[in-house]
Amino acid sequence: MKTSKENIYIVGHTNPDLDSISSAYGYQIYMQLLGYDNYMAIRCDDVNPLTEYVFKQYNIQIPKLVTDISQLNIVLVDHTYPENRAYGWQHANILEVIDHHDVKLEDIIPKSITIRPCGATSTLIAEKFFNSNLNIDINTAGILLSAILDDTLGLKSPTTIQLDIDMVNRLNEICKVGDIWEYSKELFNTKDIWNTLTPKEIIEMDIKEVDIQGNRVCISQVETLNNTDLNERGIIEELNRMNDLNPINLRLVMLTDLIKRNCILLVVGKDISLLENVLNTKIEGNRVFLNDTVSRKKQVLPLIESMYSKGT
Ligand SMILES: [Mn+2]
Repeated sequence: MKTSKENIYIVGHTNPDLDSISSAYGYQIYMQLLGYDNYMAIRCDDVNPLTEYVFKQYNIQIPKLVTDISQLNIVLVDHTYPENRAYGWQHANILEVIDHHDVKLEDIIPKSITIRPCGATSTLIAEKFFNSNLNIDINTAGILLSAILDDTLGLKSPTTIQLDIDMVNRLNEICKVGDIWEYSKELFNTKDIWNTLTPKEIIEMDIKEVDIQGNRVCISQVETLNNTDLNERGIIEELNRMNDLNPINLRLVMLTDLIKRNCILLVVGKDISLLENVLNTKIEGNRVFLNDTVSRKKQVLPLIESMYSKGT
């Protein structure tokens, strides 16, 4: 029989963003304040430059890398989809999930499930602290706040709800970053490294694979302060190369402009004509411009899902 003192590891998704790492760390601190010192945040993959920047700013060590979670007691944060889980999850003991995306749990039944459609998992972690009247230290407040601002694009993404805004304001009272939009732009600046990367690195920086009734789609999100000066040809060539090696239905790259709030969508794959149908427009040269589009989760993914449910 397992004792309650066995270690429990908190892990975000593969190819983690700041929210995956911050929410895991925040939940570790929360559980420790409640007296459970056997909870430990880990990561299953390399972190991105923004995560490195923010953890350094707040003097917190990035959670330890664990590339195989089999046989471990696990809390999943910031994801439930099997295709985003760490290697070895089939043989892990998944006790709990905390997430703000759609749920896909299939045959695992965790004892505790916290799912709310808000802007970030870090919002849900911050809410746990405040609801329990626990004090959040300045540094933990700083990384949770930064993660919410990253996931919600400075509280401007369509995924943002009042709870995100409330949590950001309360966290800001603790870590005092000042003006939220100015601080968000400072965070975005750290991410604006795209011109220093190869097309392959750009595609792989923040890529999500989804499987919709057997249709496989990869969507990369590239958040920029100006999306007009990227090597679109190079990215399309690389997408074609990837799809020759590993053919799937669609490979998409969203070149999102955080300031102008639009998106240049690059696309390859056999289902381009289906996408043209749902967009009601022609996709010329593997490229289409989408106004008022910034969210993969709230805008582009639902479009792709509707595309396959219509079956046209
Ligand atoms: Mn998230």
